[in-house]
Amino acid sequence: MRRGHAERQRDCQSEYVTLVTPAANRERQLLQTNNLYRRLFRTALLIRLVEERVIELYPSDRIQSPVHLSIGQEAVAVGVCDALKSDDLVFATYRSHGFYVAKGGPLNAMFAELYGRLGGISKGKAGSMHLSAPEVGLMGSSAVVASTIPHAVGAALSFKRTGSSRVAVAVFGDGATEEGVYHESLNFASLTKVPVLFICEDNGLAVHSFRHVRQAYRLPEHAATFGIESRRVEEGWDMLAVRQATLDALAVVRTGKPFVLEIATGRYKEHVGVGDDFHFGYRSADSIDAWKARDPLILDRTLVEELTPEIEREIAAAVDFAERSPAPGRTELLTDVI
Ligand SMILES: Cc1ncc(C[n+]2csc(CCOP(=O)(O)OP(=O)(O)O)c2C)c(N)n1
Ligand SMILES: [Mg+2]
Repeated sequence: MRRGHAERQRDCQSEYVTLVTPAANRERQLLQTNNLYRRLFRTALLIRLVEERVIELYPSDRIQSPVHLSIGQEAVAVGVCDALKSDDLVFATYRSHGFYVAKGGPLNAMFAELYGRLGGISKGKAGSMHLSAPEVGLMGSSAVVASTIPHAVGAALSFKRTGSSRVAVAVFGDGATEEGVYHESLNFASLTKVPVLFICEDNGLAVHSFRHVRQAYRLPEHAATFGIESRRVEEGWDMLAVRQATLDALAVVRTGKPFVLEIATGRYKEHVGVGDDFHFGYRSADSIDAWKARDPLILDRTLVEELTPEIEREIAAAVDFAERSPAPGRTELLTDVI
């Protein structure tokens, strides 16, 4: 049954009230002094401030590429990547600024890539939708929905064959699970027993279409039909919860079994571009209020204020690098493309 605006509004308000009780405040203060939480928080804030800089720069047309922002989804990238070892490999999507940053991709080369400049990670040929940083394990990302899922399975197969202890991670959206290749990948991974972790970022949307009108299955039950263990995490705003769930899943994967981890999350901005999309009428602004009411990057003002100046300097240096990086000339047109 569809719930009305007033009902949803009440829910959001009561969730918010719960969060600002003295006990919740005390818990947040404790977390702020905790090194692990600070590390995760800093990376999440870096991702958000990077994307907010992208929003500011976009009208200038210096960013030569469509952008799919992950604002609201940062905790997934941060929690997952923090649980990985540095030589584990991630294969991601066009919405992967967060995974690039969380895996340790260099910021200078990221901004230069968005600018289409030679200093970019792919000399400006890849843009925002195809970010990669193989030296830190972000093997690739793609505009073609679900296309990197089998790449992760292939990498996992090579780890198994070479006796490596590394794991491969496939990151994809809820919409990607409707592609045939997702099902083929699960089947193959289950049959071959390879160390691959499937991470579904469930923001409930594929462009403007809600998951419940697209899918007649639930991911955990679906994974079970392939004999694959799975778990759904509802607290996708909580970096510590995502990290712990990933560590638990990795404990299974490192024994040579695939695992599906579905993480609920919230996309604040429009599907593609730097604006909001509430004027399209398919969702209202209050549909993300519940996420915002729990978002540590909104709630933890003390840490935000403490960490922002230093992060802003890092971002400014990366933007400056991109601005000074030369544009590729005609001689670059056919290099690195075959
Ligand atoms: C194979 C393929 N089909 C369709 C598209 C068009 N398309 C781009 S994004 C998208 C929605 C994907 O949704 P989801 O996987 O949930 O990722 P999200 O954008 O929510 O992160 C679609 C259908 C595409 N890029 N590739
Ligand atoms: Mg989605």
